[in-house]
Amino acid sequence: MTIPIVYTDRHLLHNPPYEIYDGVKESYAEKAKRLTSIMAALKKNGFKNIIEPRKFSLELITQMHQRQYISFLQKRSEGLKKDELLHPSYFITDTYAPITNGTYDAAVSAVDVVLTAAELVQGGEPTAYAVCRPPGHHAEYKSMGGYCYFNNAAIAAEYLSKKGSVAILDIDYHHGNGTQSAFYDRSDVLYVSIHADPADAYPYISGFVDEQGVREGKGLNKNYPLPLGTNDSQYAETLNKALADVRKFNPKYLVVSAGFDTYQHDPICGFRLTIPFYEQMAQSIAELKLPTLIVQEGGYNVKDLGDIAVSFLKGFKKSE
Ligand code: SP5
Ligand code: ZN
Repeated sequence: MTIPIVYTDRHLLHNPPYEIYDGVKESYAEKAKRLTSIMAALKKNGFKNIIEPRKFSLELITQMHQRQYISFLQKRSEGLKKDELLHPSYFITDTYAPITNGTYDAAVSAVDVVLTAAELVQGGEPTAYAVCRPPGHHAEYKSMGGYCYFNNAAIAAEYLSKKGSVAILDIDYHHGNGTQSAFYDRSDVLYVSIHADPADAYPYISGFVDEQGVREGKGLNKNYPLPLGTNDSQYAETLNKALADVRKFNPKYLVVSAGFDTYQHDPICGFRLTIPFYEQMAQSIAELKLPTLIVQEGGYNVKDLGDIAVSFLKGFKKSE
């Protein structure tokens, strides 16, 4: 038995030609080829348990996103011609999440992928990997941004939380502002994130240490900002603190928002993690011995992304 990997080609429907940075059009970093790289490397390395997602009710998306927001994305997306691109003026926080003709369908497919994997974990699978895009952790209740439209990890955590408490460990390079805000006042879902200091990196306005949750969620939001240039050993030290938070919370399920943009050769980010370190990181996470859903977030070095994913999954295999 190897770790089930949930994947569909439907993400290919979303492939915007450019993003706007400082008023200048640049090549879109969140490329469809990212997942091609991951799937090819997984198959080559013996991860053969690949599963197509099943369709879930759209009602599960409404648990985390406003209905008007969802229908805005659907209508605007379906109203575009094949090669048209829209930078919407509503429901948007930045210039990194344009809408194209296939964006809505691809975003729904990512939710199906993550919920299919969540269902496997809920059914007793120790670990499942949702290979999805577009990513999700920057998407808020009624806003898209940072390559994200629907918050896949938050929707899955909400789904799992009906059966018991959930910890979300977000190891993407960027702070998951969308996921933080989704559970900020909740006592049944812990959010812990390790990311580049928002003083230096996207999303700039959230991810600071003093954001700790409110009301019943007070103390259950933990941010660990790290400086640009962070290397393996510095990261490992912080990961241990984050894992201690998860242990203390003692959840029924773990959701890992797995961004691989912390890699030393990521084209748009500034940490220095090496490929073998991802295996070590995963081993430490696996030592929690929690039913674990791995959700793909960022990671933009298309060439090496597959090797990073393989290294990461190897760390989980050891605990089987
Ligand atoms: C899911 C995820 O990782 N989203 C990241 C969004 C980050 N967007 C900031 C992109 C800035 C990219 N362009 C910088 C090029 C400088 N020449
Ligand atoms: Zn990221």
